[in-house]
Amino acid sequence: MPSPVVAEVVAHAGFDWMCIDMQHAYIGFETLVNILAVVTATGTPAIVRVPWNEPGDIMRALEAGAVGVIVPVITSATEVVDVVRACRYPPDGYRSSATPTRSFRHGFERLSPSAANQAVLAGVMLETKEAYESVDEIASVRGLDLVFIGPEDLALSAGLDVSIAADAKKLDEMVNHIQTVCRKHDVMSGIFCGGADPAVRWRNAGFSMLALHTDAALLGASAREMLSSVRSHA
Ligand code: 3PY
Ligand code: MG
Repeated sequence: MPSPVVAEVVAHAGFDWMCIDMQHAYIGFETLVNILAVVTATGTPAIVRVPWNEPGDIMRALEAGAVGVIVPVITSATEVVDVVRACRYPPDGYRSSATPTRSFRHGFERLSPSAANQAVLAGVMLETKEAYESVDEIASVRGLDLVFIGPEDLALSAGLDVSIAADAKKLDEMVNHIQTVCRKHDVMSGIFCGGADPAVRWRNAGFSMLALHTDAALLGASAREMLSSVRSHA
């Protein structure tokens, strides 16, 4: 949600990392700057899902203090090369330098470009049929750190209806295949889980980065549960 206080509350829960979602959570850049300040203050690493594969958005998110980015709706390895280059200073990429920014503690920290390049996590979302068909090529892009699966878009793009058991099984097979390919190329794999049960299942399958749920979904579920509990005792 576009709220630094909500992000702060969630950050205090002790997650290993948090995704600040600029694609679907109505978060604009100025709100992002404030969210990153409070989340970082709790010691929780923040990764920003940028709205699209735009180098300017990627660089601004990193400058505002994100430890990495996840870029949605990738369709090819060529696009992934662009993502990696936008995350890295020359000679590895074309990230623009500005040391008096938050990523360098507003000029109080000196980090060599190569150390900064190593510190940044470059991630892409694998959530299109085209990307699935090029997963081997995508996972072998030099400098890519993370392939993050968006099961909802992947199912849509592949024409699968997960309320049908055979289609849900096919999606699981695709997800497992992506994870196997990532492991082969030594790239981290992650997935949006949408609940604790899928999170445990995907962790056991070897995924290293799990997005458990959204803040809005957690708030909605808890509101519904409390309301129905009180009403059931009426
Ligand atoms: C998807 O499932 O498509 C996602 O992007 C989850 O955040
Ligand atoms: Mg998606």
